[in-house]
Amino acid sequence: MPLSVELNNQHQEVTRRYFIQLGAAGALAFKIHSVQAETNQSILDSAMADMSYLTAQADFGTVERGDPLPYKLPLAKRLKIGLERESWKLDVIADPNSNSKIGNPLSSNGGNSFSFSHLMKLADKHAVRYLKIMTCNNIGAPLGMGLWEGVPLRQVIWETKPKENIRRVFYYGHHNNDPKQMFRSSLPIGRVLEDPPGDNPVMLCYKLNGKWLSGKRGGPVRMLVPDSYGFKSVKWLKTVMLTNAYQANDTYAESNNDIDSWLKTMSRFHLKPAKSKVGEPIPVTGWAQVGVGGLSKVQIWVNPKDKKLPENDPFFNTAPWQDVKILPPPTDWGGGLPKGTLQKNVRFFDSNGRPKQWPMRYTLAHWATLLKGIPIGVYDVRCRTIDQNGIAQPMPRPFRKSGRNTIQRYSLTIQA
Ligand SMILES: Nc1nc2c(c(=O)[nH]1)N[C@H]1C(S)=C(S)[C@@H](COP(=O)(O)O)O[C@H]1N2
Ligand SMILES: [Mo]
Repeated sequence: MPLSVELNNQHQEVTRRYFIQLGAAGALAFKIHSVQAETNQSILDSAMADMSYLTAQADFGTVERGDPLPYKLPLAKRLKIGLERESWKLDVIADPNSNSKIGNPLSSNGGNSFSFSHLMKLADKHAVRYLKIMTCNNIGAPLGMGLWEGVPLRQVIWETKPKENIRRVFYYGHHNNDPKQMFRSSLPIGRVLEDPPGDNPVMLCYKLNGKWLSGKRGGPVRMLVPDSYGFKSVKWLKTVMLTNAYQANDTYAESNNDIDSWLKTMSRFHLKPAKSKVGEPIPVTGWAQVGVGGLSKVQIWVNPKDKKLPENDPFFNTAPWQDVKILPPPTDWGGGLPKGTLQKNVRFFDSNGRPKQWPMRYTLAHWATLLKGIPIGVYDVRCRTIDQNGIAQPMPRPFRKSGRNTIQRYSLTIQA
């Protein structure tokens, strides 16, 4: 499930304005003649599209297990097993294998499981919306960029009147009554009950880009963990268990994954022309996933293929990297939102619907540059991020099972 073509296209609305600006400024500053002006126009055209920043639900990349997949069951069956909003029920209970004490378990056995209408009642008061990128820690590019809506998980946990011996929250989705199909994840109780300043709450998510969460995206309700890789965001959520266990029970732990990893900061190319004529400006664009470390710079390095790589420098820290332009937030957010406008009350946005800071952690930032003055030859072009701590990708966390973040490279030929 590589990054979809869609996410590539959505990038182009964001870069379009950059090249428009650059075209005008470039013409003035360098008094470029008509041939180059045409080139700038074609640069602009190639970077233009009517797509935007957010990924529409149907265009997300998907990572899913289940035979049959829950959302592919017939409607009557989905209604019966609670995979439609009308019939969805969540058990919020104490782990029977633990000594956790809660005063008011919500369960189908007790006849008082937590229903979708109950969730909507909580939503009236407590609904939150935030931007979050979905990335699988085993895939090198994001699956999609969303505006998600839900109710903080702690609102439901408080309704169960938790008392003592609770250190973790286990949760899992529908699994066709086959324990082998169960997809599990877990969090420390502390992360569920409190958010570090600047971070978003773990939530029971029911909407994406203003629309009900589709079955494919994990509806009626999925867990959404804002600062983590995708495997923490369990789809087709049916059970939340409060436990005194101090160790994780994540399905992903069984496949050698680092299950406590925050999202990493990293850059990927989008527009990367393989060939260009000498003397013509070359547009190169891409995006950065903004991880826990934030994002201060994106950089690019153009190196002749026959030039020896720096020695004892696996991450090329001694190379002559050049800064590119990190683009401002989009005005048309896309993703199927009416008129591309964000809804009201999005976390970390002001009353005019503009983000209070940019780039924003756990989202995407787009970037663009025009390469100029490269002699005839064959080159490797690389891009990397620098985080808010001044640390260059793939450091400070280069291990692949904590999330893929190798430095990306492509080949560029400059011809006569
Ligand atoms: N129930 C369930 N939830 C799941 C999964 C799954 O297989 N089953 N896959 C997880 C993984 S590994 C990822 S990366 C994300 C992907 O979310 P998406 O398919 O909506 O993009 O969902 C997570 N939630
Ligand atoms: Mo994943």
